Order: sequence, then structure tokens, then C-alpha cells
Amino acid sequence: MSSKRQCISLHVGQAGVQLGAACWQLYCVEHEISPDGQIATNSLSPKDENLNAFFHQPGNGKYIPRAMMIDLEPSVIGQFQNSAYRDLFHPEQMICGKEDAANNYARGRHTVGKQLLSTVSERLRILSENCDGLMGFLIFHSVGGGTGSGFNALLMEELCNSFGKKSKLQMTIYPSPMISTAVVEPYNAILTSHSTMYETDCSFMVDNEALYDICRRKLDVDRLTYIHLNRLISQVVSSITASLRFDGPLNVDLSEFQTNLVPFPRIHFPLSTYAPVATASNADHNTMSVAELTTECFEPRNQLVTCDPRRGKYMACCLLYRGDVVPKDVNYAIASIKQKHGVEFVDWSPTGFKIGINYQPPIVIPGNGQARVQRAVAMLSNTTAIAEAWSRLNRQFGLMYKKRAFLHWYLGEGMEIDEFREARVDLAVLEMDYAEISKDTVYCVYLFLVCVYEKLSKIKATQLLTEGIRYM
Ligand SMILES: Nc1nc2c(ncn2[C@@H]2O[C@H](COP(=O)(O)OP(=O)(O)OP(=O)(O)O)[C@@H](O)[C@H]2O)c(=O)[nH]1
Ligand SMILES: [Mg+2]
Repeated sequence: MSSKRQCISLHVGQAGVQLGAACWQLYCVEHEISPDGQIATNSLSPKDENLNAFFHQPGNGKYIPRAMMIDLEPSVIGQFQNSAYRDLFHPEQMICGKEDAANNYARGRHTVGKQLLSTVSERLRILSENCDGLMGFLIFHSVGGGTGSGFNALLMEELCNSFGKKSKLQMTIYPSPMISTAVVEPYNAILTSHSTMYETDCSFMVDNEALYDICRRKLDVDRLTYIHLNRLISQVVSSITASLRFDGPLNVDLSEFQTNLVPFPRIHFPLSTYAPVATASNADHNTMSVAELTTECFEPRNQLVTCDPRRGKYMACCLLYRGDVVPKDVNYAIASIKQKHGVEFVDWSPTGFKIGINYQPPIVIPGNGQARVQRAVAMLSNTTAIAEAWSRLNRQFGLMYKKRAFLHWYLGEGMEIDEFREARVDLAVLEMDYAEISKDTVYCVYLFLVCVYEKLSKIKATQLLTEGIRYM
């Protein structure tokens, strides 16, 4: 049977590729597919026929991920090619160049990245031809590095040109508030966010500092590495995609996420939370009730982005339960959350919750510190509190930009200073949008009219604002 809802995953840059390795390993374990793409010897058939949504079956008994790994330099993909999962992908699904973007958005977008684009689009065409009902794309990347930001912008442009209205959802690692691996991360993050603002349908944000904090508190691991962080993110990704890969009583597909989570095209940055994150020695977590799990999702320290939802308002919450969960318990849990102090919704979103239930319990990769549990939940919530993260980034961008610090690296790779100015205004406006949305209903009408105007005139409102500022 072929599912009419296939999804192609694109893993871009170091973080994207490493995250890809974690996600595909987890999918394989969940579906009992061995690392070389064959069905594990102890199972007669793979766990679910719906896995056609994520795996292509060319007919030789092998399951090949509908995915591509792309990096401008060879070492990270090389590591994957030396791992146990090296035979899972066809070699042509792993594309790398010779030199990276050196943490420079402009190199990823305008110079080094451009050289790889034609190969990527050709392979993308082949991947899409293997689908008889392509639903959309999942793009995994960080926005702090040059490839994940710059090449991502190029790729999103290409996806829009070649695949028009297909969904484009991103799993995006944002620069952390305090720890960052490159000084120019705020530049890269803001430039790519601006460039893809109207090309991305939904971007699930995570930041490494929040992930480190959760893993440090909840896992018995002496030395945390990206592997631990990626395995936690992969559980969220697995919950988001479980409904496409497994049958379930209350399945939520990709377009339903968008419809329910994105009230206005630009307000598309949901916050992710996952519970429980538990070690084998922590028995309490293994038996957490649906109500307890749901409460955990509204605990700021369990969020994958550092911000405080108690200082903002929720617009929508999508709760994706897995395992031993029944709708009655979910309804009860949500009713009590609605009474909870500090969980406030905007006045124009009366119902607020979207629920998904999948009976497939979560599975963990042995050796990653997490325990196997009976049930889990991933929450994706659109909250105005995420503006806190944008505000932090905008301020960091502004500090460097005021002095024109590090700009020569970008201008030297073919960028115009206007792009910086526009990106800055665009993201400052985004911050204001969030602030105003939580205030009143009238502003939402205004935001809606702006979207209609932009659609009809094909001129972005922020472009007009930039022009205005320039002449002021
Ligand atoms: N969670 C997580 N974050 C990562 C991982 N690898 C890198 N990062 C983060 O990603 C940001 C750096 O981006 P990279 O993905 O390394 O850069 P890139 O996209 O390869 O771009 P260039 O190397 O500059 O060409 C930093 O914020 C890192 O902390 C990973 O495996 N997992
Ligand atoms: Mg890199």
C-alpha cells in the first residue's frame, strides 16, 4: 500500500546532518529496520505500512530514507559514512563540497553554497519523483553556522521555486542566550530568518542552552555531548512525525500543524517541550500519568527554548501524546491546565488546544541515558513569549551592527549592506508583532490586512518600512 503523504527530510550543515543521524537511527529502531535498511531478522514485516511516508522501497527489500544530507564540507557527512548506518542512505543522498561556509551566511548563500545548488536540486528532483504523493519537506539545520543559515536560505528559495505550495517545516537550532560557538551567530540567524520569513510555513525552534540544562538536570551523564542533545530533539521530531509513520486514533498530519499552530504567516515559530526526560534510575517518571505529563509541558524549565511563557500568552498548543494514553485522560488534563495560574491564552483563541494521540510508545536508543517509558508527550505551542528569544538576538545583532563589526566578511562575499538593514527592521517588526498580538484583537485584524496587502501587491510591508526608515 502506498501512502499519499510522503515527506522528504533535508539535513543541512553540521547540526542538520548530526540531527539527521539521530532521527534516522530512531526511526529505524522504531520501525525495526536494521542499520543497513533491511528489515530486522526477528520481524517478518516492518512495524507499519505507513512508513512509506518516510522510507522509499525500491523493491530489493531495502528501505531507503526519503532524505538528503547536505554540507559544504566533507568531515561531518564523512563521520556518518563511517558509522553503523553508512549503508542506510544511497551515496547520492549525501552531498558535500570541499570547504565550509566558515560561519558566514554570505558564503553559504552567495558564493560557496551556490556551487552546490545545482547538484542538490537535481538530487531533490529524483527524490521527489520517487514520491507519488509528496506532502512536504522537513528541513533540519542550525542558524548559527554559515551553511545552516546561508545555504538554508538558498535551499528554501529553490524549494519554493520548484515545489510551490508544498509544506516546508523546519527544525531549527537557534543561538543560545549565553553560550555560542561563533561571535557572528546573531548575524547569521537574523539574516536567514529574514530571508526565509515567507518561504517557511513553520519553524520549530530549539536552543542548545535549554537542551543542555534539561539533560544536565535529568540525565545521569557525566559528559554531555551533541549526541545527547540530538537524541532529545529526535524524540520531539519522532513525536511530530509519528502520526505520518504509524496508524493512530487521533493523528495530526503536517498541514494540520500549520493550520492549528500558525494564526498569521509570520507568527510561525512554535516552542517545543517534551516530557518525560527520564533516566532508568528515576522510576517516578516511568509511570507519570497523562495529567502529570501535561503539567510538565507548561513548566518553563522543560522547554527547548529559553523564554518564560508566564510572561506571554499562548495562541495555540498542539499536544502530541504517545503510548498508553486515552482521550478521556487528555480531556481531564487539559481542563485542569486551563484553570492553572500562569497559563494564559490570547482573547481571540477561544479553544487553543489541538490534540494528537498515537498508541506507539516512545522508544529510546540504548546507551543515551534516557529510560524507556510507557507514555510521553511533545508539546508545540505558539506563544508570544518566544519574542523574548527574538529580542535577545535582535539586541546582539544591533550591538555588532552599530559598529559595523565583522561586516567586511559578508560584504566581501557579495552581500549588500541593505540586506542587513532590511533583516534588522524585519525582525524588529516581528518582535513588535508578538508584543501587539498579546494586547488586543484589533491588532490582529491589522496584521491580517497587512498579510492580504502583501499577497496582493507582492510588496512586503517591512520593505516599505525599511524604505521609510532610510529616508527619515
Ligand atoms: N544541537 C546541536 N547543535 C549543534 C550541533 N552541531 C552544531 N551545533 C550548533 O550549531 C551552531 C553552529 O552551526 P553548524 O551547524 O556547526 O554550522 P554549519 O551549518 O555546518 O555551517 P559552517 O560550518 O559555518 O559552514 C552552533 O550554535 C552549535 O552549537 C549538533 O549536532 N547538535
Ligand atoms: Mg560546518
